[in-house]
Parts: sequence; structure tokens; C-alpha cells
Amino acid sequence: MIGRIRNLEDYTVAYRTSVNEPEAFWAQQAESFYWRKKWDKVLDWDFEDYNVNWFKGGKLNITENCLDRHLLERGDKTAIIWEPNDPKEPNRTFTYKELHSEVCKFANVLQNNGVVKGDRVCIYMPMVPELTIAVLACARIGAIHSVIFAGFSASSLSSRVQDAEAKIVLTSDGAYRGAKTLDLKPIVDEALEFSDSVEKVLVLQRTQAEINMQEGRDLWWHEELAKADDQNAAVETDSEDPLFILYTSGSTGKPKGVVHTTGGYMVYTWYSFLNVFQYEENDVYWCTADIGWITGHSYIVYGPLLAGATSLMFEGVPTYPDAGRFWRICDKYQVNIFYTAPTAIRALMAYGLEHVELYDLKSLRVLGTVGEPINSEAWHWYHDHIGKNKCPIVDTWWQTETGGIMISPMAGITPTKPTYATLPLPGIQPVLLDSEGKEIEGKGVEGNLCIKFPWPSMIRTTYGDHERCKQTYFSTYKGYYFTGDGCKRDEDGYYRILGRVDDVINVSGHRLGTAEIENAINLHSAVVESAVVGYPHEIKGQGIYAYVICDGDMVEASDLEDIKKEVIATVNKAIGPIAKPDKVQIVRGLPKTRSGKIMRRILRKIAEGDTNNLGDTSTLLDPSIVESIKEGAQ
Ligand code: 6R9
Repeated sequence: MIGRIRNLEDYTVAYRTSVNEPEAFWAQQAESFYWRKKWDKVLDWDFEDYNVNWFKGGKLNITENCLDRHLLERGDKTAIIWEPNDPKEPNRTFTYKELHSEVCKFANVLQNNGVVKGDRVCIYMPMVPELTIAVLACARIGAIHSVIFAGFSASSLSSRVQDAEAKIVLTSDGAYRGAKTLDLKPIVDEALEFSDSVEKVLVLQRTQAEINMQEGRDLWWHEELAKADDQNAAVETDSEDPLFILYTSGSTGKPKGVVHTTGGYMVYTWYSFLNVFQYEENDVYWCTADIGWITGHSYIVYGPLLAGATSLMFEGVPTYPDAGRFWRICDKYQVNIFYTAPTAIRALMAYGLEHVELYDLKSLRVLGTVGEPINSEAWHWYHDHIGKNKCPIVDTWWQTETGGIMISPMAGITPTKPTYATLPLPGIQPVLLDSEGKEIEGKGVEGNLCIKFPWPSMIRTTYGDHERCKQTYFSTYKGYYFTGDGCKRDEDGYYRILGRVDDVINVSGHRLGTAEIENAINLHSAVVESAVVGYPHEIKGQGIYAYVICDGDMVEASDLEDIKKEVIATVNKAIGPIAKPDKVQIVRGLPKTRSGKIMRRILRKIAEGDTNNLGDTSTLLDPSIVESIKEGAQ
């Protein structure tokens, strides 16, 4: 089959071709799909005044490739297996035929409610099959989906809905997460108080919680569905029409809407899915991510369905009803390929092997990780106890902006090395740059990771603000896409990601901007200023350490413990539980240079507990501040 890499030699040849003849290489991959009209030109690009077009002039509908195309050969094959939060609740499965019909029905629901090509649809839902159906239904009618993780607060949801000027919001009454039942609809109601663009809200019943339905705006999902027919002619889109927006944090305060388009994203998510995981036709594949993140978009929905795979979707959490849940699900469905995050592995490791030993895990063939660097201990635990020493681990490095996996072993083909993402996929040309922007050649070197040539699923713009996209990714190093990650290339030419070099922290695989958290903390009326840094955290990878200056007139020393709690609650309300600081230290000042810049390097060292080695503090406006912060450190 076109595109398949089966051994190291295939990889070497594919890689070489992809660099020497990128257009021919990707055109060949794109031939696997159904295009209503073939492209006129494979690639057009400019990294200086950023602009990239893949498969220019091509016309298609991505859902015809995810669904219709499979109906003849795989109509009765299971497309989606859904495992509910509560193991006692029945599961649900959808064959390709059934999924096709559900997507068509919901596409009709959207169209009946006035949604047309190019409209933005915000989706704020739990991990239920209707979420996947809704995503695909948007794609079917050419609407742009913007999925917002259902753990975000009303204010985070509101800013995303407003930025995208969404016409419609899809949600549910509530959500189950482990032992908790959460209300989602009231969060949507609060978020929409300041939105003028949203005309309708469609509400799925999940928890049967009592909720308010706003007359003229809110509609029940099941009632709308009952009126819809199961035939829907897919809307033709251009290869470069936006497929979705996904908001992600950066080093500045406001999350940005990363825009992905259709043709290139389709080709690359399919190609990377097949090869990285070495997917086989009858495999059961499970990615534990939430569809609210890019991993869920590319490797629960699009990549697997484009490949005609069986993709498992799990509503719950790894530790409910107990810490053996993941492994029980693996046995229950005889999962062959399992893809998760290092933070989940570390958390489960801490519960002990007794939760693993109850299960057989013999069906597993390939294990994957994503989201953050995996430490050696977690890698070995995963390899030995889950993979029983026989499953290759693919440590996949990529980003919301890259759309698909960039650096990773091909399972069972690329020799692995713990903590290394190893080698670039065909079509990906990574380089390491020094602080002057010069490429660092050779092996055994470290630098800032950049990509010097376009790949099909790369970010096209940041929604509504192309300048921001250029500034963020293409201005640090002229002519390169800058990832924000530091990276090492070792003696074997293998890549190891060292973590972010900007003001982004990675908490349990979730990206958060320090400025975003600081803005949230500063909402507290007694806070004058704050600075947030990451520090190593055993389970989360990085924890959040907040240094906070309070207004002396408003706060008594005896109130400090309360203030700390309130600061945490403020962040919870402004962003959501994922951004809650792990540690809050009230300080009388922050280490600033004479020009007023906070020296975060010093704050990071103190948060790490490495206070003997703070480097030169003589340039600080008030060096005594450092001593007082050190004394109060946690
Ligand atoms: C897919 C995803 C992107 C950031 C990225 C990097 C970190 C992701 C990694 C990894 C080391 C890996 N990251 N995968 N670091 N090894 N295998 O996670 O996207 O949420 O945008 O995060 O995550 O720092 O820059 P996103």
C-alpha cells in the first residue's frame, strides 16, 4: 500500500524522497484519498511572510474519506467503541455504516438550525460518542469546529466563543468524571452572558441534571435529531478551507486559536497514524486523550477513521473505579495499540503493580506516549509492566500547531531509547538553532528546535490574527518554524525533547502560559503582582509555583493562609482546575532587574529548591528580595 513503512530501509527511502522530492512524495500519499477534484499544485509556501498551501485547488470533503469511502469494504466494521465512565453502564459501538448515518443526521440538525459552511461551532462536551459525531457533522457541512475541553471555566469558554464568533454552541446537561458529576450547561449559560454571536445552544442529555433551557436559544439534541433524516450530501470544501480551530496557550496571556485546514491535515494525520503505530486492519486502537486537545482530534477522530480503524473512546478517568481501569479496558476490548500520556503512567505507577497484575494485557502490541517528556523510570515501568518487554514504545513529539506527530519511532522498526522521541517522520525537517539563529550541525549537540520546511498538517494561521501567527512562530528565527522546545541531538542522531524554552509550562501534558495564570491570579482584589513558574513535579511533570505580592493595606499577616486559598480559587474560576497553582508563596517583592524585568531564572531555581546556585544577582534592583523569598520558599 502507498505510504506504508515496513522496515528501516523503507523509512530511510521514504525520508530521503520526502526531502529531495517533497511534492512528489506527498502527492503520492494524497492519491490514497477521494478528491472531488485533484489539486492543481501540491505546495506553495513562504516562511518569511508566512503562508502555506497544500494541495492547492483540490476539492474534497474530509468526512467522505473518514466514512463514505469505507462503506463498501468496511461498512459493518466497528468504527467507534465507546466505554462509559461507569463500568456498569452499557457500552456503545458504531459500525462505519452507523457512524455515517449518525453524522449525516446531525449534519442535517446543524443545517436545519442555520449553520452553513464557514460558520464556527463551539463544542463543549464530555467524551461521549455524540462529541465525535458532532465534530464530523461540522466537517460534513464545511462548518469550522472549535472543541473546548469541558474542564475549562465559564470565562475561558466565553473568551473562546467570542474570539471565534461562534454561531452555535453544542453542549450537554452535565458530565461524569470518575466519582463526580459535573454540570456543564450552567457554565455555558454563564459563558454566553457576554456573547452576541451565539444564536442557538444544542443540549445533549447525559446526566439528566435539571437545567435551565433559555426560550428561543436552547434546544434539546434528541428532539432536533428526531426531526432529521439520515441522508446528507457532504458540502464540497477546498483543500485550504479551515477544518477546525483549537485554542492553545502560548507565552502571552491570551490563548490563541490555532487553525488547521482540510487537505494537508487529512493526508498527514492518516500517514502518521498508519506508520507510527504500525496499524493493521483488525487492530483495536485506543488513545486515552480527550477530544478537547489536539491528540484527540488527530488520533481519536481523524487519523484512525481515515485509516478505517476501530477507535476506542473512553469517557472516564484512569483511576475510577480503581487504578486498574485502563488495563481492564485493554483486556475487555483486546486493545492492540494503546496511546496515553506520561502523567497517566506516573500516576498509575504510584498506585502499585497490584492494579496491573489482575489483567492479562496480552493483546497489546504497541504502546505510545505524548504530551510531555517521559522520564526514564516511567518509560521502563510502561515497557516492563504494561508491554511485558515485548511492545515497542513510541514516544511521539508534536504540538497543537503541528497537527500531527513530528518526531517519533515507527513502532517495532526504529530502535528505541528511553526518553528519546528518536527520528523525524518522513517530510519533517528538524534543525537545532543557537541563540544567534545559526543551525547547529553534527551530533551530540543541543539547541532550539525549529522546522525548516513545510509539512502538510502545519498551522495555517491563528484565528482572526495572522500577524500573531507570524510573530509567534516565524519571527524568532527568520525562515524557520520555531517550536518553543529545547532539544538535544545525540551521537546516534536521535532527538530528545528537553522541554519548553519559553514561558509555557506543561502540567500533566496540558500546556499553560505563565502569563495566563498570572493574569488570573491578579484578578484577586488583594493581589498587587504575581509571577508564576514551573517546577519539577513527580506525577504532573511540572507543577505550578506562584509568587504573589499582596496589598499590605488590605491584608493582615494572619489572613495569608486564606489569601493563598483564595488565589487558588480565583485561578480555578478564571481558567479551570488544570491551572490551579500547586504552591502559593506570598512575597514582599519580586526579583527585578533595574529595567523592571522579572528574573524568572531565579524564581525557577528557588521553586526547584536549588537555592545555592542562583547565579549573578548583582544586577537586581533589590538583591535582598531574593534572600527573603528564599526564606519563605516551600
Ligand atoms: C501533542 C501535544 C505541545 C508541547 C510541546 C512539548 C510537549 C509533546 C512530547 C512533548 C516531550 C514528547 N510535548 N509531546 N515533550 N516529549 N513526546 O501535546 O500538543 O498540547 O500543543 O503540547 O508538549 O513541549 O511543545 P500540545
